[in-house]
Amino acid sequence: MSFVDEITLHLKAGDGGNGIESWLHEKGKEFMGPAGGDGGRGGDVYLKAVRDIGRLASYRFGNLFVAKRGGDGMRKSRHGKNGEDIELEVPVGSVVTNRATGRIFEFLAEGDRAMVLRGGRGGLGNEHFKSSRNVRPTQFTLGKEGEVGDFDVELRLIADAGLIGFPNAGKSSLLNELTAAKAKVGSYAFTTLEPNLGAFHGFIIADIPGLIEGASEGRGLGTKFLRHIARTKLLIHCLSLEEKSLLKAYKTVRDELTAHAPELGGKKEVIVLTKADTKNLKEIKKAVTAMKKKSKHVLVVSVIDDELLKKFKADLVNILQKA
Ligand SMILES: Nc1nc2c(ncn2[C@@H]2O[C@H](COP(=O)(O)OP(=O)(O)OP(=O)(O)O)[C@@H](O)[C@H]2O)c(=O)[nH]1
Ligand SMILES: [Mg+2]
Repeated sequence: MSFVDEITLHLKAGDGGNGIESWLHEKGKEFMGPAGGDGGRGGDVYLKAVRDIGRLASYRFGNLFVAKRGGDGMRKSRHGKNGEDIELEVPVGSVVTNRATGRIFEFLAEGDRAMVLRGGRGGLGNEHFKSSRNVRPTQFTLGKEGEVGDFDVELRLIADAGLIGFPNAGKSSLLNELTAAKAKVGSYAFTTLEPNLGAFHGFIIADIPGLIEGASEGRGLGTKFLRHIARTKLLIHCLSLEEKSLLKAYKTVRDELTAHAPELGGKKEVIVLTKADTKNLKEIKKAVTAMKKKSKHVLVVSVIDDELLKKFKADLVNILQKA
């Protein structure tokens, strides 16, 4: 499933129930007094933040949600039932704007909750209008309509780390190994067309389409996805050991990155040499030594080598915790 980071929700709070006109009767006595109950309140609409970055995708096909209407007032002065509220979940990091009013709600921490639409008040029954001057009131009022609104939800995920590198470097494969993400993996360039995200020991990792030479001028998929890693603390630079020249491949990606956004150049970076299973130990050691000149963190991984993978994960958690 593709990642959804923008959606519009059409929401409506419940209408208030109507007040009614009714009279108390007792055997043998007529019109003992007004006894029409008030209508119940319509349900409110709440949004609540949950730690589930995929949550917006579930609203793709049905995004009209209506809270319950309040019950009408009843005889014998009984109050109508209040309509039930509804609560919709949005991922932590969601910024929600009420299109009509411009009011903005931010959901920054798990459990943050806000009422975004208020239910209509219930109408008044005729009993409510009883007074010394008006002992037989026939008035009653209808319930008020619940508020309605369209809300633009934008997920501004603050990824902790971003995977960068050439197409085919093994970025998505790595994301799938580290997290529960099911990013598409393919033996061709530009398998990834949209960002994928996953959580690794609580850290959010973003996998973005590969960068190629000229990306900052719009080649390939360009650099528009770099905004997803603009606020990360760590770049995970994947470099396939199959590359003929690791240093050249590394430099190309770095140049594109800094051409697009110089501030990305200053971020902490870990170099990950991928596809270690395609090389022998001597070649790997040589590659590590060469890349140590570029970053003090150089890790080696292969998604088909359990032992390497285990060590890699432990080292990466360590680096993330210190980032
Ligand atoms: N031998 C070997 N192949 C790997 C390894 N990791 C990934 N691959 C293969 O490399 C190819 C590219 O993997 P992806 O994970 O799609 O690479 P990517 O960097 O996400 O590529 P783009 O999305 O196109 O930028 C696939 O055919 C993978 O099966 C590895 O550790 N060893
Ligand atoms: Mg990919």
